[in-house]
Amino acid sequence: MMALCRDMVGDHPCRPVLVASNDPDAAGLRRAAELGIATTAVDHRPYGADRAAFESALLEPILAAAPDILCLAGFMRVLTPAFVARFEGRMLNIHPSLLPKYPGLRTHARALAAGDLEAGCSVHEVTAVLDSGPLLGRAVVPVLVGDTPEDLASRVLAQEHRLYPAVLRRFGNGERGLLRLN
Ligand code: NHR
Repeated sequence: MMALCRDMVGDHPCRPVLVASNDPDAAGLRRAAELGIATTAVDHRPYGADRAAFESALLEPILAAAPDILCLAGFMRVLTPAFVARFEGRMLNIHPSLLPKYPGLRTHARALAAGDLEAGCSVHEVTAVLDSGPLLGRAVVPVLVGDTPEDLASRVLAQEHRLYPAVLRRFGNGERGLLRLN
């Protein structure tokens, strides 16, 4: 999860103020630290089924960083309505399917099992309903004969790395229309 402030420095409308993860071993924490970005890790596991307690621990450093925007990327803990409400309209997620197809998990295996000829990724606003908030961007890739879920995942991931920064730049400038890449 990356927290950003809207603050035009150079040519970008946002700057990162915190990278947070529920996984203390996440590669993104090391990457962020190398770039001089503040990081925090709040392991969800000690909290068991108590999502509210996990989220209040996570919220503390986020509120201290006072971000305008939160971006989920590979953030795998479903967020409660109370957490979402604090950031509604300013929290984004990137999801590895062409939403509204395949919300939730195992998206590539599901696309292959359905015989889809196209797959891709979607950036959407995070709402209380999983993977269902307003769409902000999507990128399409072909499904090729013989693709495994891993093949498809890596083809889609390359597009995730194009799509998310492009959507974020627009979002930071206040643009809410759907960006289509292919
Ligand atoms: N929270 C809300 N309220 N709304 C969304 O749209 C969210 C969200 C939290 C995460 C990312 C999403 C994805 O793009 C996301 C969107 C995790 C799960 C899940 O079932 C589902 C969707 C997403 C992320 N998580 C399990 C849980 O119990 C744990 C699964 C695991 O650890 O493998 O939280 O994929």
